[in-house]
Amino acid sequence: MRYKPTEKILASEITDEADYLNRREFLKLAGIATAGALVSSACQADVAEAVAERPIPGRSLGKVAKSDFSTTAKPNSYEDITTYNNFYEFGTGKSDPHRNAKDFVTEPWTVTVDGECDKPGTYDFDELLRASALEERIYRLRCVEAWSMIIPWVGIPMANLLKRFEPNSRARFVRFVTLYDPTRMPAQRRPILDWPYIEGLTIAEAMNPLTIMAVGLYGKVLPNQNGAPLRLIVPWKYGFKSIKSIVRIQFTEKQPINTWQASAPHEYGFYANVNPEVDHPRWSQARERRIGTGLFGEKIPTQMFNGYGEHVAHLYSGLDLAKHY
Ligand SMILES: Nc1nc2c(c(=O)[nH]1)N[C@H]1C(S)=C(S)[C@@H](COP(=O)(O)O)O[C@H]1N2
Ligand SMILES: [Mo]
Repeated sequence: MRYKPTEKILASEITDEADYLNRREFLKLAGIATAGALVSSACQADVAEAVAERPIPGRSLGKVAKSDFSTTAKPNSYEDITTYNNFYEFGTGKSDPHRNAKDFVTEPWTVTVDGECDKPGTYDFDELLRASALEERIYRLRCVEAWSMIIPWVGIPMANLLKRFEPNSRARFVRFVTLYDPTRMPAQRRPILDWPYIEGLTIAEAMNPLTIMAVGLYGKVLPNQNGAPLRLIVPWKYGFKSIKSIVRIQFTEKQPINTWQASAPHEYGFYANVNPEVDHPRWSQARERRIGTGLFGEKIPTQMFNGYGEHVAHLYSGLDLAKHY
């Protein structure tokens, strides 16, 4: 994703990619040398943790239910998921977020709920978390830049969370806002995007059973670089819809303008449904590079709605998906 439509690939991104691959290859060899993979695969405590190559850091989220919405495909490694990120508040390179978000403090954290609802207010995140039943959702994530991963999120079904705030009949959309604090999110000091980062969904998309508010990864609290302490996950849409580190949830009558749409409206729309038949103006969306397979990531075909069509296609019946990209 480019923040300026005319810009060429940054040299820094190419370097990041090379660093990343070298490190992965190194870790693979190190794993063989210590037989670490064998040790962890003998421990079948948890579906997601069982496939992890080594113990997952962070505070455990306790009881997490499994879900039929999870893919049975093998998730990417914790290493892949936490070192190859997009989180422009911490830098535009893939390895910037994990390096620059290390000291990001996410406690205490509040979420302001406002707009068209009967229970607006400022809610403490820990209290919301304690009051919510958690589910593991192993989902494909397909970035608009044509790379993908399989990620074992832990989250709160979004419908359960939003119903708490009692949206009224005028609530047709939900607008989500990321924290704006340049002292804590250093790249917000630069005009890379129009901060704070904003995203939006129709109320039907927000209430769809696939949509979750993710609060964890591999059974543990969400790492900073993945959007701690809470971030949206909409697996049938391009990754940029899955907004991180949310501080405000607003119910609106009007369709929100999301950050990438505001930045480059000919390239990024409101819907952003994964669609192999509608190319990005500057590259094909027919295939994707699956991170963690082969040396550079194997190229695999992209699926309509990222393979989640049976659950979401009905939301778009009659909509011209080439026009409403
Ligand atoms: N606030 C915020 N949310 C964001 C982004 C961002 O730059 N800022 N990047 C998006 C993009 S482009 C993608 S692909 C996903 C990446 O999520 P991950 O790093 O957890 O894989 O986060 C999305 N959410
Ligand atoms: Mo993305």
